[in-house]
Amino acid sequence: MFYQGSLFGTLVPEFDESFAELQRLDLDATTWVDLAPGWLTGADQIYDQLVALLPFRQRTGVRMFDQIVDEPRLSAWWRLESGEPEPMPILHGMRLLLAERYDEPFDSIGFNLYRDGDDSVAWHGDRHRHVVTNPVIAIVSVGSPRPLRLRPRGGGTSLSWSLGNGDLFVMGGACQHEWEHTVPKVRVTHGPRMSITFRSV
Ligand SMILES: O=C(O)CCC(=O)C(=O)O
Repeated sequence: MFYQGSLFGTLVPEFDESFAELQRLDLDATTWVDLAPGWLTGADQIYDQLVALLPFRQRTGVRMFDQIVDEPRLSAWWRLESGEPEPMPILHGMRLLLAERYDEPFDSIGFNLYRDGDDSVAWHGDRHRHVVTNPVIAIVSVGSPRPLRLRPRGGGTSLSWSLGNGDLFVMGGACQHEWEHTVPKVRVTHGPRMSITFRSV
């Protein structure tokens, strides 16, 4: 499941410490998202190395709304409390920089692998909104772009971003409380996508 898809993806892996391309969009009075396209260069190498390194598995018996389902994607996790270093040194640098910028510990990294257009995640707000008010979630996408959509909780017009190839996308404010997000199934993809998600748990 190797991927080589973008011109910038083949460069030496490096992230933009200056966040020069980052733009904030206020979705409403209390919710914002940040987008920095191509924030990570060399994203193809990161994708390939993480696929080779991480023990990806499918989570089974997950509650989604009123249903218990097997997740149609593969996942792996890293937690600071494990005492293990991040799976790649560059993730350590990324995590500390994002933690500083967003004033969050970001002590957990979740990796989600969407192998093809049938892999997806349904509309949801992250569960840890029940224990943390206004959790910030930073997502670095590597591999082939896939849409990530946001809509007001319960329905309404959705917004869509195509995320892959090193894009950084951050959800903040009341996003997990008042909005929902999804990575929908798609008919056509140009390859797999992985999201690297930084959270404070
Ligand atoms: O893969 C993504 O970009 C979104 C991940 C997500 O929604 C989640 O893991 O809760």
